[in-house]
Amino acid sequence: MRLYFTLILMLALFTATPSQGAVVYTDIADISSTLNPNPGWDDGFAPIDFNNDGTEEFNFRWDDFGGNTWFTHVTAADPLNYLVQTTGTYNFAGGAYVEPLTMNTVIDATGSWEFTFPEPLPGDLDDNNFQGLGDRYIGVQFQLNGNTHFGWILIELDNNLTLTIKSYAYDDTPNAAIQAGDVGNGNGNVAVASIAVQGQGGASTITTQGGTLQMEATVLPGNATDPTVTWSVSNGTGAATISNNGLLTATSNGTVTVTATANDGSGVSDDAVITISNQDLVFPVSAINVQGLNGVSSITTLNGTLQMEATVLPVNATDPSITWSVSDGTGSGTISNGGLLNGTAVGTVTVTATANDGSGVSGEAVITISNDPTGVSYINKAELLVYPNPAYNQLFIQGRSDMEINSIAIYSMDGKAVYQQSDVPSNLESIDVSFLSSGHYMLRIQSAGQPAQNTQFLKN
Ligand SMILES: [Ca+2]
Ligand SMILES: [Ca+2]
Repeated sequence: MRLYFTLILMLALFTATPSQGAVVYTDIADISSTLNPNPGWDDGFAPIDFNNDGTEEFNFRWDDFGGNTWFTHVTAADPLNYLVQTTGTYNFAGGAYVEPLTMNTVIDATGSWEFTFPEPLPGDLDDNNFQGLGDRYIGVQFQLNGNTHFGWILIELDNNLTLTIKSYAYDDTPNAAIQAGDVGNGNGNVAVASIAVQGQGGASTITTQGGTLQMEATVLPGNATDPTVTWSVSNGTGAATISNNGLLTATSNGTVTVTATANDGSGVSDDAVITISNQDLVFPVSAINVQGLNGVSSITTLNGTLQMEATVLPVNATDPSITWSVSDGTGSGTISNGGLLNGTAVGTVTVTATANDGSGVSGEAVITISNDPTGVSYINKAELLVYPNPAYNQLFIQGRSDMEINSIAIYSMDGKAVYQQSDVPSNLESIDVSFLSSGHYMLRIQSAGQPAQNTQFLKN
C-alpha cells in the first residue's frame, strides 16, 4: 500500500513538472479601430505585450490621407530588430505586405521576414491583403533578453475597414517554432478542414414569395476547436438576404450563392447555389371588410368623428392599400384620406374602401349619424373647443373667455361615468385621459347658465 501511494506521488510530481518552454497566450478584450474620420489616423493602438512585462513589443496604426489613400501598419518597439512574416511583395512606400497566416501554420525562421521599418502593411488601397478574409494570424519574431522568440497575433480586417486585434501568443523558449493559433493548452488547435453547405434537407430552391430556406454547414473534423461559421450571400441573377444563423430569405428571382466561412482562421469555406422563383407573383385583393374602430357603427354627435377601419384580404395582397370614400344616404359626411369619418348631417351614410390594385374589390359599411343623444345640446364650436380627437394623454378644453365650467364628466359608450370632476378650477386647460382604454367616449361639460354640452371623442 505504501509503495502504491509513493508511485502515485511520484507520478503526480512528474506530471506537475513544467516542461522547458511553453506557449504564453494572451486573450485580450478585442480592440477595434475603424478608418474614420477621413482623413485621420489612429496611432499606436492595440499594444501587444507578449511577456506581460509592461513593455510592448508591437502595436498598430492607421494612416488615412483622404481620397481613399489609406494604410494600416504593424509597428514595433524596436523596428530594426523585430520582424514580421511577409508575402515578400513591396508597397510603393518600400514596406512589405504582412502575410495572412491560417491556423496551425508553423511560424519559425523559414519564410519571408522583414524588419518593421518601413512598417509592413496588413492592407492598403493597392492590396486588400487581410481585408475581408475573416480571422488571420500575423507571424512575428522579436527579442527578449537577447534571445529570439516567435509568436502570432490574431487580427481581422473587415470590408468596412475596421481592424480588430483579438489575441496573441509566443513561445518563451528562444528560437522555438510556434503554430498560428496555438494557445498553449497542450492540445494544440484542431483547425476546420472542410465545410459542406446545403439547404435544409438538401433543398436548393425557394419557390414561395418572400420564402426562406435554412442553410446548413457540416463542419469537419467533428473535434474542430472552433467549428463556428459566418454566413454570407452574394447575389447572382437573383437576390436574397441571410441572417447570422443562416436563414436565407428570398428577394428576387434567379440564383444566389450562399457561403459559410470558418471563424477559426483556417481559411476554409464552402458555397451552395440556391435558385429562387415565384417572387414576381401578384396577389390581388379578394375582399375588404369595413367597420368603425372597435366595431362602432354610429356617430352620436353632429360633426363628431369615427375612425373607419378596412381589413384587406388576402393578408399577403401585393398592394393592400385602399381609398376611402363616403356617399350620402339620409345623412351626410366627409372622410379623410386616413379614413376619419366626419358626420355633417343626421341620418345614414355609406363608407366605402376601394382597393387600389385594380382588382375592383371594395367593402362598405353604413354608419348612422345622430345628434343630441342625451337630450342636451351639442358643443357649440364657436364657444367650446375640445381637442385633439383622437386624444392621447391629454384632452384640451378651451371655452369662451367668460365661460365658467362647473363640472366635467366622461362617459363610456355604454353609459358608465368613467371620470367626473365637479370642482373645476377656472384655469383648467386639459384633462388627463391617459387612464382611459382605447375607444369612443362622451365628454359632458356643464357650464353656468348653459345646458349641458356633450361631445364625442376617440381615445387612442
Ligand atoms: Ca513585453
Ligand atoms: Ca480576444
